[in-house]
Order: sequence, then C-alpha cells, then structure tokens
Amino acid sequence: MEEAYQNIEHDAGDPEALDDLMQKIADHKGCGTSGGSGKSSCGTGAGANDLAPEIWEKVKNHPCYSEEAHHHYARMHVAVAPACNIQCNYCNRKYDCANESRPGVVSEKLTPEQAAKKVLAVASTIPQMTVLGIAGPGDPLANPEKTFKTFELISRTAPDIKLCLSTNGLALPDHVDTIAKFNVDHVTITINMTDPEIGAKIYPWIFWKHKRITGYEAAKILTDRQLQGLEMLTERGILCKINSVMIPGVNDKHLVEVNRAVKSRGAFLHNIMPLISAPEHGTVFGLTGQRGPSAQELKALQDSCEGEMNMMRHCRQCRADAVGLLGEDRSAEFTTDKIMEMEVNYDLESRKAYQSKVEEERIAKVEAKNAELETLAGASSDIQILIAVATKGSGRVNEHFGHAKEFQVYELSTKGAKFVGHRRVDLYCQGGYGEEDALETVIRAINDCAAVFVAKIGGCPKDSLRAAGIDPVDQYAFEFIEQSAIAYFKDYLAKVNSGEIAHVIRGDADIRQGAYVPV
Ligand code: CLF
Ligand code: SF4
Repeated sequence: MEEAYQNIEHDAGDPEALDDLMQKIADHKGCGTSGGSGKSSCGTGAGANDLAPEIWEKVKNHPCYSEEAHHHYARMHVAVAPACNIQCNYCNRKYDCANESRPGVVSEKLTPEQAAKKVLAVASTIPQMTVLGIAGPGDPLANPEKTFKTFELISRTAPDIKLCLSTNGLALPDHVDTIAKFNVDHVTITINMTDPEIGAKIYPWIFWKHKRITGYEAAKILTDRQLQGLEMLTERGILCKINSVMIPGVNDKHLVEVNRAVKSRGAFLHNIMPLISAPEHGTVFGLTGQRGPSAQELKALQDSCEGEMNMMRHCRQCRADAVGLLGEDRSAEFTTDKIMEMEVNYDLESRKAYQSKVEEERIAKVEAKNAELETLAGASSDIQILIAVATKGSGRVNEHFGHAKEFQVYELSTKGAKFVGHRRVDLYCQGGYGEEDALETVIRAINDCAAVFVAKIGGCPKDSLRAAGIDPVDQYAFEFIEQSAIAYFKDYLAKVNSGEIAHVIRGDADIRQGAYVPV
C-alpha cells in the first residue's frame, strides 16, 4: 500500500518554514488563557487580522475550521470508507458514522475512482466547494487503501481542493506520515474521554492487532492512541480539530478535562457536539434511553471550555456523503447515476473568479458589522440575548420562516453578535400551508431566543411566536446578519433602558433528537 503513495510529493515545505508554522500554532495555544482581548483572536470566529497568515491561509475557506467561512464555502464528503475498527454506543452500522454525521443512511458507498469523479462533478457545479472530507461511513483509517487512493486521485485532478480527514484515532499513529505526505492538513479526531473508566461506558470494544478487546483495556488503548496521534500531527504542523460527543451523565463533566488535554497537545479547535439519540436509530444509547443534552446544557459546557480554547459551534453533524454548505444537503443532486451522465467541466480559473466574488461579499459583510459595532461603543450593560436567524447562506437574513430547516443562533451583547449554535427544525410550511405541529417544534427549538429574524413570515406564525415571547423580525430581510443583529440589540437596549419593554430571561430549548429525513 505504501508504494502506491510514493508518487505524491510531500510538500510540507522546507524544515525552517515548518518550524515557523509549528511555532505559530504553538503560540496560538496561548490564546484565551491569559484573559483579556486575546481570547477573541483565536478559533472559528477569528478573521484575517486575528491569525498568523499561514494559519489563516489554511482555515480561511474551510467551512468547519472557520465559522466565518461556513456562511460562504461548502464541503463535500465521499463515502469510501465503510469499515470501522471500534464500536461506539451511539453508532449503528446501518447509519452514517455518528462522529461526523446525522443518523441517516449513506445513500451509496463509492470506489475511489467514483469518488474522484464525484468531486470533479461537484467542483464544477458548486464553485464555492473548497474542501473534500473523508468521514466514513466507517473510519477512514480503518480503510486506508481506499482513503489514500481517493486523496491521491483528487490531489492530481483538483489541486485547489483542501483535503480533510476525520477519524476515531485508533489507527492514527500508523498513518501520520502518509497523511502528511498527501498534504492532508486538516485532521479531526473524535475524542470523547481521556479516562478509560468513562471510555468503557462509551466503547464496548475495539479491534486492535487482530483481536477484539473490550472494557477498560480497550478504552485505555484507544485514548493512548488518540493522544499519541494528535501529538504526532501537531508536531508536523497539521491543523487538528477534536470532536467530542456530549453524553449527559457519562462524559459531560469530563469533557472539560478532555478539552485541557487536547489543548495542551496543540489541537486547534474543539467541537463539542450533542449526542443525538432516539430508539429508532437502533443504537445502544438510543435503545437504553440515554438522552442527549438540551440546548442550554450544550452551550454551558461549550462556554465553560471556551476559557481554555475556542470552540466550534457551527458543526452540523453531517452525513458521510454530505455535499454543500454546512446547513444544506445537496447530496441527492450528485448520485452516481446522475454524475455518470453529467458533463464535468472542472475549470480552475472560473472557480477562482467565483471565489473572489465571494471574498468581496465577505469583506463587505465584515465592514458592515464593524461599522455597526462602532455605534455600540461606550454602551455598558450586562444584558445578553439570543436571537434565531433564518438564512440560506452568505451571512444574510435571506430565508422565509416557513422554509427554514434550521435557525442559526447568535448571542447579542454590548460586545457585538456572536454565533453560538444552530437548531434543526421541521419545515413549518408544507406545500403552501402552515403545519401547526411543526410550529410547536420550531418554537421549542428556539425557545431560548428573544427574537427570530426572517426574510418573510405569515400572520399566523407571527402571532404564535409573539404568544411564546419570541419577537418575529422581518425588517432586516436580505441584510447582513451580524450588522442587523447589532442594530436590533442597540434598539432592544434603548427600549429596556426607557422602560418600554422589560428584559426577560428566556428558558431552555430542545435539540432535535429524531432521525433526520432529507427533504
Ligand atoms: Fe468533513 Fe469533518 Fe473535514 Fe468538515 S465535516 S471531515 S472537518 S470537511 Fe464539519 Fe460536518 Fe461537523 Fe465534521 S460540520 S460533522 S466538523
Ligand atoms: Fe460508528 Fe464512527 Fe464510532 Fe466507528 S467510529 S463505531 S463508524 S461512530
């Protein structure tokens, strides 16, 4: 297998450049620990002026590594890796890898050659698709031939696409050199524990050195291999993101320790995701009634870890064959049948031209936000509110309430508008009429928000939202989200200060647990 990879040049750069980059990543580790304004200069929300240029170059159009980028750039996954070498209690083999995906079956598994064709077809149709990830449906490194063959084909035919990998980490130390050789410079490791006692409650077994190992011993091997793999990757200047599944009563408190352990080993980002668990998924946790966290439980844990390290909060737990912006799924447009009939016209120049338009929009968005933020300068208040936003991308309020499949959630304060999560919902509008049951689930999903920003909304849902204490806001239709949110907050504060409205502390909200049904 190794010989097949020899023809790919390892382009990690000269040793001095690598040292320099590693130093910058190491410096990055320091942010957030000393308090003050340094905190805001790292993590997914960071912009061009906040990160070392080399790191910014790596993350600026990666939708998972940059929250800001995820409004504009898309990723795709190719499902070339069916086998797995461990068992997680939140995974049912019939379903996507739950580490990286919603509980929905992968439509079809691909050969590396089919995957390479699919990447070209998507790249020529979606010019803002910048990242190719392999994330299952099993573990990519339990299928190394298929995974690296796919990377080899794509790095030859579509060299502008970043390569990304997600793994449970058991086999990681054996493949770090190959990962570096293929210029895969973004690797996600799912680490749910560093304490094998806790690990034994999450992983019934691992398959290691041709043997099935269970219990404490299995979890000990897994955690040792995960942390070893992380250290090896960061030593080589490869950006690492850690995904952790928050399982209330099992590892929720322990994840603060996990956060410290991965931070100290140079991880760039930590993504704490909610366990999604329902009996219909057929998982151990689903069948035993293990619940997932509420929206506020998840946010509280993410906030508590943010003192150590910035957190990814925009993960959509996507399918192993997902295509598109993180909040959308266009995989049904790119089935193998359709791809085989497609005329593929992979044109690097037109991709670049499109992306430079995206950059112009992105700069305009940041300028608009900063200008609005200046008008808040000097304002002093402890009040914070959450708002929900209906958007289909580009950082604008551009989705109708009834068409929203998810809402993005922003926290507003005198510091500005900060993205803190998203909530998947059932469609309210079903073929032209409003679905009242769906409206109830939407309200439960955004119950912790003071307002919902939409491009358009009908009279009935408006009344129901108001009755639930949520302000339906359509005055910012098609405007930039953050600029609008800051303007709204300024107005909100003025009304509270004048006594026109009372500031109300909102309650908790639901994270959707049911199986995802693509529409
Ligand atoms: Fe895919 Fe993962 Fe790469 Fe992103 S997903 S392999 S880093 S390109 Fe992203 Fe999807 Fe969350 Fe993963 S939103 S599940 S974090
Ligand atoms: Fe499932 Fe992924 Fe866990 Fe393997 S690593 S058992 S595919 S969730």
